[in-house]
Amino acid sequence: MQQRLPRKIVVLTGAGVSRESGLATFRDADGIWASVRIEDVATPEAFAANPARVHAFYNARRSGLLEEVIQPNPAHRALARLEREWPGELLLVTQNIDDLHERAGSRNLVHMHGELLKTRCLACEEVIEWRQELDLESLCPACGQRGRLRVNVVWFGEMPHEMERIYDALDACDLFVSIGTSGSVYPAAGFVAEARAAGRAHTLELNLEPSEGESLFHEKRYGPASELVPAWVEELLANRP
Ligand code: BV8
Repeated sequence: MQQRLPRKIVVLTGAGVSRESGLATFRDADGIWASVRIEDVATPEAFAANPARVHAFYNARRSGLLEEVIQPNPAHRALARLEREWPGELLLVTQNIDDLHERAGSRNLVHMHGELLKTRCLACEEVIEWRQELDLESLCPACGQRGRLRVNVVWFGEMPHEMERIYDALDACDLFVSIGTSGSVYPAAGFVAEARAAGRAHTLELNLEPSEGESLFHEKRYGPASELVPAWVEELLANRP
């Protein structure tokens, strides 16, 4: 375990943490990008060219997320437990657009790539909870315009959310933990270097396999998140001040 007992922790999660809940990852052999091209569904240009196709892609993922069978797994629950019981500061930053961290009980949480269960109106900029389908005729409940709603996720080429808050936490943290992410999408892939740059953070990777940024982690553990994360949380809480 880390050299010093940490006070400020930043945890970054990716699609791997939700895999055992039944949600597909992106870049694994059976991942989302194996059957759909990023340029067709996950850029502002794709939405401008073919909004119906982009709506259909996210409608399918939204209805999948809302299926009864999709529930938080032991990794989500362990991170919520850590937030409740850790006496220092903990910021959970997720690249995931699902709501499984919230359902498990996490509250100090940043959805840096947005949220599937919210829509944003391109006319009035209102962000609204949204659990039904979106289409070209969807009516904005805030301003009444039709056809101006888009899913509230961050596409390639768009600025991720709450970056200032994230970098402040990274610069101040003693421990940075990356869970279930391939480390291939920036700026999230650069967080480990940022946390180290301040000269203080111990860095830990918990993943099924070494990520692209593997060499930047002081400590690495490989296996399923549902096993690794509860074991790490248990260890940390057993040593709490
Ligand atoms: C930005 C939308 C400016 C939502 C997603 C060079 C050329 C061109 C562009 C760039 C470039 N360099 C950087 C860029 C910018 C670009 C980028 O990174 N491109 C990459 C491809 C090179 N980034 C952007 O455009 C971002 N915006 O940069 O703005 C800026 C400037 C200054 C400061 C800040 C910003 C915006 C990126 C937004 C991307 N949005 N999708 C959606 O539809 O979901 S990307 C998509 O990838 C998802 O959102 C996901 O969150 C993200 C990361 O993927 P992972 O979560 O890591 O998933 P992956 O499948 O890859 O890996 C899963 C891992 O889990 C694997 O390692 C696997 O082994 C492991 N695993 C599997 N099962 C388990 C497990 N681990 C544990 N247990 C298990 N059971």
